[in-house]
Amino acid sequence: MAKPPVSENLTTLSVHLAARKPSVAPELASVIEAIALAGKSIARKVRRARIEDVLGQVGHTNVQGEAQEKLDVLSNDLMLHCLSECPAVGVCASEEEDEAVVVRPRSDGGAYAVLFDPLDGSSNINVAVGVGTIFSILPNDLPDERTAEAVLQPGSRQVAAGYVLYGSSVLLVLTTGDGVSMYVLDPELGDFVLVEPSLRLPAERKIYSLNEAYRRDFPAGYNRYLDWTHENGYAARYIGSMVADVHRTLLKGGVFLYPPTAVNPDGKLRLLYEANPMAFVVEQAGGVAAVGGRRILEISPEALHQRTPVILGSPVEVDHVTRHLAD
Ligand code: P6P
Repeated sequence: MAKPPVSENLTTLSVHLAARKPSVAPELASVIEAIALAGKSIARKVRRARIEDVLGQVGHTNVQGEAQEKLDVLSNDLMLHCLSECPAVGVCASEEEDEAVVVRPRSDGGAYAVLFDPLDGSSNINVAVGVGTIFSILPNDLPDERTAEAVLQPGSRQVAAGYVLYGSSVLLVLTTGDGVSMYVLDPELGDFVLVEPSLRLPAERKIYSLNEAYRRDFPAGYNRYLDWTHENGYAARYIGSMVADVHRTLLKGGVFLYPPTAVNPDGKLRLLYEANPMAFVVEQAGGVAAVGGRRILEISPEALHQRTPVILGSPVEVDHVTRHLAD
């Protein structure tokens, strides 16, 4: 039967996930929808932060030793609540939690491990810069019910990943291993609707994105690269919020970098719930995510909150960086 012509976009996230069975198992779809629900709730909190006086810091630090924003805690609680309610979630790990949180054993459902940064870039909230929730979904399939350890798997084992960007609009960008799709939250529908079924990252674009304030700390190769960009007509774009910087790179092309610095000799960004999900999305959109000459997704994690340098973006642009690092 021909579909009746309707003016509005009604391909919601749920409809789109259901249409992709069996490549997207119903249990995996339920986990993604739990994240989307948390994202809608976080979006509401972010929008009303100044009205409801939930801006500002809680007054203590998280496991990273970083000052916790009130919205970090609120977002973390919302993610843990929505994920714990989902029967397919076995274990969660968050930037805001010291240890993994076992929700239910594999024998009682719990097929997936979900790792997340509940509100990345939150220090930018009070100046209305785009912030986001980053998520990574792994199979909870280690033998002997070693559920807590299911979070310590290389990024190549991810079955889904993505982010919710709370910007001028609220976007959900998702990969389940078969390309990248993008959804926008339609506030009148109260649902994410599909706007791009197959995002492709431009092969090249003269944009580099990193914090040049640390330039003196960078290993020499990064400075050789920066000198080269300054002689070759590149534009610098750096928002200081990973989700916003990676989203721009995904849509416009270029390269995003967080090199080793004196303060963070292993880089500042966390492997499991920042670098890995973003690397999965970028690779699935035709980009490259590598550091030290190997894929970020192949790094074997040793600790939940371990950090890694990050280089990701257009293949041609990542190649320019890698060439200067190798010289
Ligand atoms: P810097 C935000 O605090 C964050 O974790 C990422 O979102 C962002 O990419 C990075 O730190 C910015 O760090 O050192 O440039 O301020």
